[in-house]
Amino acid sequence: MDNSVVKYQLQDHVAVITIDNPPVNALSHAVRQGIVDALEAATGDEAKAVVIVCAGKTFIAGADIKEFGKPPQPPGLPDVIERIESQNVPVLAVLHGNALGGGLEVALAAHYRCALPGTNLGLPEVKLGLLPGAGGTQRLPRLVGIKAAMDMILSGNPVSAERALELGLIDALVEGNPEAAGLGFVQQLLKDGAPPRPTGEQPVQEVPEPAYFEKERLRVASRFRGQLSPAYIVELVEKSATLPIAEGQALERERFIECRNSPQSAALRHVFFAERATGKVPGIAPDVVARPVAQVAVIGAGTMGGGIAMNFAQAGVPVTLVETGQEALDRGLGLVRKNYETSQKRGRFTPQQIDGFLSNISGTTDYADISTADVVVEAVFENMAVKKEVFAKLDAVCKPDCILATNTSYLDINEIAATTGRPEQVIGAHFFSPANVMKLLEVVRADKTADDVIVTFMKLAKTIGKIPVLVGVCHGFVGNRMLKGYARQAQLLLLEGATPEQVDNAMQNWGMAMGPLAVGDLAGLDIGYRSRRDQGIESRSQMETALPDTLVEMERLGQKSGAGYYRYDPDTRKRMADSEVIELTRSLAKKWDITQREISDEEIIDRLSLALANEGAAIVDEGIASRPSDVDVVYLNGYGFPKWRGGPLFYADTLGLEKLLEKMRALREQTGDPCWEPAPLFSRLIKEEKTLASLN
Ligand code: T1G
Ligand code: NAD
Repeated sequence: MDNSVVKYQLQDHVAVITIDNPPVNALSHAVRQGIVDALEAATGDEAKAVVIVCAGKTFIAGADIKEFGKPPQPPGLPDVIERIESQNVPVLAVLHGNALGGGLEVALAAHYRCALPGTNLGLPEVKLGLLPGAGGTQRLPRLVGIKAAMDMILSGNPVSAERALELGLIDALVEGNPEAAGLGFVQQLLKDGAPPRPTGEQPVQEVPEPAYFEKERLRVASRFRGQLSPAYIVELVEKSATLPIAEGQALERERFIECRNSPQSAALRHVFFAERATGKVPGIAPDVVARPVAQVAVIGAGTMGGGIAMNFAQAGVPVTLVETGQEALDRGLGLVRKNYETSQKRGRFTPQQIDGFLSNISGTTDYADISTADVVVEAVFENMAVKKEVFAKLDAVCKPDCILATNTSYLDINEIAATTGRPEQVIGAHFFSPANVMKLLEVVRADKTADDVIVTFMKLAKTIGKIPVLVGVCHGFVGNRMLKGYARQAQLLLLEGATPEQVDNAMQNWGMAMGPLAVGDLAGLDIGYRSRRDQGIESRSQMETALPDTLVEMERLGQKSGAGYYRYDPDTRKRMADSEVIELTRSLAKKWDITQREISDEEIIDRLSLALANEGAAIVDEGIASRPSDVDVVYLNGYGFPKWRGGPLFYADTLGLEKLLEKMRALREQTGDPCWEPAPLFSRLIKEEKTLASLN
C-alpha cells in the first residue's frame, strides 16, 4: 500500500515506511493516514521490524500548521502515535535534518531512535502558542527526565543529536543515507533480540522535589506574561511523573485543544507564516536571479556601521569599514571588538569563532580600497549633504554593478540615488539598533531600483540572518512612520493627565516589550530633538513634542544622561518616576489649555494600538508595504510588539474592523483630533465583508 506521500516496502522482513511530503514532511492528513495504513500492512506481512524514515532534507518538522483552524480529519495524530507505539515488533525512527513537534512525538512513539549527526530534535510548539499535543509532554520526561524535558518544551529550542544521545533521547548516532543506516541499525536490534519498547510504559526518570515545580510556575508566570500554553506545559510535565500515560495524554489533549483554539496561537501561527512570506516579493519575475556577493563595504563605523559590519563578518562575507580618519576608524573597530568581548563573556561565541569574524573585518580611510566591493552600505551622519557627498564618491570609485545601499532612517532615497549615475543600483537598507542583534531589515525600494538589486538584497539579508521586509519610500518608511503617530498619542496622554509610568505599565502589561516613554529614554531624546530641528520645526512649538523638547533643553536626554521621562539610579540604572516631570507636564498642559483628567489603562492601550493600526492600514493602501503581514513583521521584529498579539494589523482584525472603526470614531468625537479619521481601507474591507488578512 502506498499513497502520494507515504511509501511502504518490505526489505528482508523489515517494513520500511518512507514519508515524502516536501518541503518539511509535515504531518498532513495524508501522511497520518499513510503511516497507519503502512503499519497495518506491516502487521499483515508479519514484518519482523518497522523502520520509519523520511525522504528529502529533513525528518518530520511537525504537524501541518496549515491544517490548524480547519475541521480535524481522522486519524488524528494521537491515534497515529498510539498505533506506532502498539506495534507488536520493534519500530525504529531514523532522524535527520529536523525532528520537531509532532515529528519528535512520532519518534518518541517509536521503540528505538537513531539520528544522523547535525539533526535538530525539539518540541517548538510553545513558539506557536501551543504545547506538544500528541504525547510529547508525557513521553519526553520518560526518556530524558523531568528537568531536561521541561527546558526543552518551555524554551521550544531544539537539541543536537549529540546532546540527544547524552540525554537518552536517541539510542545511537548513525552515518550516511538515513534509510540504509536505519536498516543496518534495525538488523542489529533483531540480532540482539531487541523487543518492542513502548516509551509510554517506561517510568519517568529523576523526579525533582515539589519546590522545583513551584519555582518553574513562578518563572513561567513572569517570563511568559499573558500567555496560555507555558503554564500548562509546567502542569503537564509535572503530572507525567504521577499519571499513567493514557490519563496524562488525555489531559494533554484537552490543554492542547484549548491552546490551539486560542487567539494567541492564531496570532503566533500568523507570525510564523508572515515572517516566511516577507521574502516573496510580488511583481518581480521568478527568473530574476540574485547576484553573487563576495565582498562588502560599510561607510561609517559609528553606532550602526560597526554592528552592520559584524553581520557580514559572521556570515563569512569579508567586509571593509570606511571612516573619515584613523581615529574614527580605530574607535569604530574598537567598538566591534568590545561587542565581541561581551558576546564571548555571555557564551554566545567561542574565541575561535570571534577570531574568524574579526579576520573578515578590515578598515580603511581610503575609498579607493573598496573599488571591488559588490555591495556598499552607507551609515554616515543622518544629513542629506553628507550622504550626497558620500554617494557621489562611491559612484566614482565603485565598480559599475556595485549595489549602493543607504541605512538612512528618514531621508529621501530617491534624492540620494539621483546624485549617482546608477540610480537603478541604489536601495535602502534600514537596519535597527543594535544592528548586529535586531533581526529586522527594512529593504527600501526606490523609484528606479532594479529588480535584481532587490532580489539580491533580499537574499543577502537572509544570508546575514535578518528578516527582510520590502517597503517603499516615504518619511520613516514603515516602522518609524507608524512610530510617529504612536509616540504622539503617548505625549498627548501625558498632557491629558497620565503619567509616564502609567502609560508604560499599561503597554507592558498589554505585552509590549517596553513602553513608549522608556523606549524614548533608551534611544535618547536628543535624536528626535535633532531630527525636528533638522526639519525646521521650532522647539516647543508643537503640543506633542513640547515635553521632550523641554527635557532635552534641561539636559535630560534619557538613560545616557541619567534622566529623561524618568530618573535612573546611577549604579543599578533602575528606572524611577520623577515628580519634576509630572510637574513640568502639568505646566505644559496649562500652557496648551488642556484640562488634565483620570485616564484608564484601556484608553491608553486603545489609543496607542489604534494609532498603529490606522497608520499601518494607510501604508498598505499606499503600497508602501506589499501586504498587511509585512507591517506586522516590522513591528514584531523592530519595535517590541508582542508576538502573541500577531502584530498591529493582525490585532486590528482580532478586534474586528467594525469595532475598530467605532472606537476611532468615538475618539474622533471625544478629542476632535483629525488623526482619528479612519484609513479608507477599513471601510472598504467592511463593505466587501473582508478582513486585513484577506490582503496577505
Ligand atoms: N507545517 C506546515 N508548513 C510548514 C511547517 C509545518 N509544520 N514547517 C515549515 N513549513 C513550510 C514553511 O511555511 C515554508 O513554506 C516551507 O515549509 C519551508 O519552511 C501535535 C501541534 C523546519 C526548521 O513549529 O521551524 O507539531 O514559505 O522556510 O528555514 O505537537 O520551517 O516555502 O511556502 O521555515 O529550512 C511544530 C516549524 C508544529 C516547526 C525549516 N513544528 N518549522 O526551516 O524552511 S506544531 C514547528 C520550522 C506540532 C504537535 C504540534 C522550519 C524548519 P513556504 P522554512 P527552513
Ligand atoms: P553615528 O554618528 O554613530 O556614526 C556615523 C559615522 O559616520 C561616524 O563615525 C562618522 O565619523 C562617520 N562618517 C561621517 N561622514 C563620513 C564620511 N564622509 N565617510 C566615512 N564616514 C563618515 O551615527 P549612527 O547612529 O550610526 O547613524 C548612521 C546612520 O544610520 C544615520 O543615517 C542614521 O539615521 C541611521 N540609523 C541610525 C539608527 C540608530 O539607532 N542610531 C538606527 C537606524 C538607522
